[in-house]
Amino acid sequence: MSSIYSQLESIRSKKGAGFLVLIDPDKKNDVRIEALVESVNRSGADAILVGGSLIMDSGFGERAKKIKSLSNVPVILFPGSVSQLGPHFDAVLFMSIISGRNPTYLIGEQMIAAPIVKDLNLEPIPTGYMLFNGGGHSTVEFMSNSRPLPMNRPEIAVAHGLAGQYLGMKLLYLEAGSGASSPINNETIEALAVNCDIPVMVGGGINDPSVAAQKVKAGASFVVTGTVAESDDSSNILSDFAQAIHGA
Ligand code: 1GP
Repeated sequence: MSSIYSQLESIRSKKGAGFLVLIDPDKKNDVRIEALVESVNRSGADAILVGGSLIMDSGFGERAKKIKSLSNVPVILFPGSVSQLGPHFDAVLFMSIISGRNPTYLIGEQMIAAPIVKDLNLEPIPTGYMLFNGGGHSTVEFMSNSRPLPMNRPEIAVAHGLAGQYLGMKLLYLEAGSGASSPINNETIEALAVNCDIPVMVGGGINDPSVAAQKVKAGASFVVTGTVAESDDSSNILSDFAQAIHGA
């Protein structure tokens, strides 16, 4: 079985770009989880990300297990904190918040997570996480106690992306936070895609398939949606996203 990272690479080269659906397990019962994963299974999405900035109860592990048991696609942890690590994932985005200057999220959490990742035999995908200012204050900004990058300064974004690449990261994750009023702009994505050799994943505030297609045309290799999947009947919209992203 090839690594999840090589599976993502192959999706990118075969389909042009990949579509990932973020499931935030916070406050979701079994019925809701089942409906969400079924929608993803039917949609043509390529993988599920599981994670959340703040989990308001103790059910994260059980819900992750449920998601993994139902999913037809790889389930990748997108951790809000080290406490979300567990055995029910195919890989983990092993992230460092390279847009910020808070050592806890640059290396501190990673140092605590590393022995657990090894013990779980979980595939780590080294990921440079870049938080942008999408208007308002995101939960990630508050939780990470780090300042987001300005959206209108692509050269600052490129310098961070290149630094991530030269530090050995395999992926750049750009976002303005879940539910951002402005998703990452096309100029920033294009600048990073042109200047960096590692794939760019973009999420946060992408609520329309045509916007997702624009992000791919700008250079995104992967698009992530979370909030749109939460609508009552998400299966149609997720299929529309899959088609838009794979056909862009
Ligand atoms: C957050 O990209 C994800 O990291 C999802 O964002 O909920 O806005 O789709 P949305």
